[in-house]
Amino acid sequence: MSNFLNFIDGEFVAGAGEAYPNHFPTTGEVIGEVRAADAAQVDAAVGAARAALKGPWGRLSVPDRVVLLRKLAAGINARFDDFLAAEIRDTGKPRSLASHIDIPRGAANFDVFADQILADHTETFRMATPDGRGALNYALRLPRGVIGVVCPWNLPLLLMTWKVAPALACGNTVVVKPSEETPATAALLGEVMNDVGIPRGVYNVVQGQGGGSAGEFLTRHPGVDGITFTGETTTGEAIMAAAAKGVRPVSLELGGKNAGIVFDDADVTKTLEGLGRACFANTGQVCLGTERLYVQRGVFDEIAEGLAKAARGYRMGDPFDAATTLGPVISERQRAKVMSYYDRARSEGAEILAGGTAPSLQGYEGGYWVEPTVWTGLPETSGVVTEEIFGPCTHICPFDDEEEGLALVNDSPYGLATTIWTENLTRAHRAAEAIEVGISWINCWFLRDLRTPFGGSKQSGIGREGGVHSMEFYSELRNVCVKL
Ligand code: NAD
Ligand code: 6OD
Repeated sequence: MSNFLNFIDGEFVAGAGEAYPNHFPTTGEVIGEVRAADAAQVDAAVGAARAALKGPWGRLSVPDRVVLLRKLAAGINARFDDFLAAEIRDTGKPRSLASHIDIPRGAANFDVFADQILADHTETFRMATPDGRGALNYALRLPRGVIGVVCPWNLPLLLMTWKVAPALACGNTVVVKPSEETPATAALLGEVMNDVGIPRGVYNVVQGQGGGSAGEFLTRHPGVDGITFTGETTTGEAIMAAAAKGVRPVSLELGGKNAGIVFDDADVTKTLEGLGRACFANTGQVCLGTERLYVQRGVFDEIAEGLAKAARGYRMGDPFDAATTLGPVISERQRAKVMSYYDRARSEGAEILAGGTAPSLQGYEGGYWVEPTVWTGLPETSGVVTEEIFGPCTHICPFDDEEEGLALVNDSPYGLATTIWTENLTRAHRAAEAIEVGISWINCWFLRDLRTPFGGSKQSGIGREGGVHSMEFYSELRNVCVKL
């Protein structure tokens, strides 16, 4: 049994708040206890982060900071197996996935933002003045201060370092609140921070729940200068309200109900390979996943049958076994949520092309398993088609022409991501421009260049992160005007 501790001012401390069990989603067994931070400990973490800004960290030059960021990337890679095991035990996700996505990206985030800050430059403007001598304006990029980082459970290390790396690159200090479901890798990163010589107080972790617990204590804390959040849209609303006090900036990466669109001229093999991942990877617990799919009638049957076959092809089981390709969902609560949609789809008369049940797996009977599922035949007004499920499932609907298909895709209060499948590049560009989302993938899915703007439109978020866009959130520009 492990105890998942807080990391405050460079030290691991037991939480004085509530304690709750941490489960291994593959079996449901309790593998540890999370000791949540109470309000006083969150206050101590924010205080440590504030003090560190004024300490050695605040005096480091950019090149010295970059050296430390690179050491963090190397430090994660040096303990790759520890991070991998911790992430797998928290989430049940297969090694085949976590070793290719979660842990390498956790390290890469530090390298990418080391490159970014090293290449950073700001604007200068030479201006005329009546005396003829002129003036020079230049901008200084300064850290925002103490950043509160509130994280979800689906890609714990990846999404946490996606925020922590640019925050540190810009010279801030952070207090991280990992999801209550996935406390492990944020705490483990504390060990790496100490090992590579990050000054105490720069990186802090407070464990706990959201409302009425560490999440809310952190986001309401007046000593937090900016909040970056990834999670559900309703939680984003609560955090935005908390941040309004003190007029603190927020960056919100929120939920979605992403639609894919497949045109008659798509390369079916390539499309099915991409869509299989878009619908089912990480057991559908990817904010960018496709839960609505619109397919032009000419290829509808082929795509529907192919996707159903892909759904049936996943192998669930021991996540440490290289042959396992699908894990459970994160918790009993999440399984109940997903199953409520599976039941609803059935009762509303969906045609179930694959899956639809919560299987009991021999040897893993207590695990939170749900079958990859493909439906068709539901009306567009069904909650199964309009609400985010965050499970391995998708609803397929046929369309006749481009205008109709694009209208169906856009009929959503969300706007995170889309995936467009066609061999007609002109149409692909037209669709990418017409679809109201922050991220459009053409003939691919989740292909990431970390310098690109990342974020959602409509109720899927506020702001963009990635490359220079992260710099914009995690720093403030001060204009300096010099009279010559
Ligand atoms: P969640 O909103 O339930 O929780 C996220 C975090 O917020 C957790 O750490 C939680 O403890 C904390 N929290 C909850 N209530 C809070 C409050 N009142 N004040 C402060 N903190 C609070 O989300 P989740 O269930 O962990 O993750 C799944 C959701 O995240 C899905 O909606 C998914 O689409 C979204 N997500 C979005 C992106 C993106 O990039 N847009 C990425 C990953 C996940
Ligand atoms: O790749 C990323 O940087 C990112 N933020 C991915 C988000 C995935 C959501 O589940």
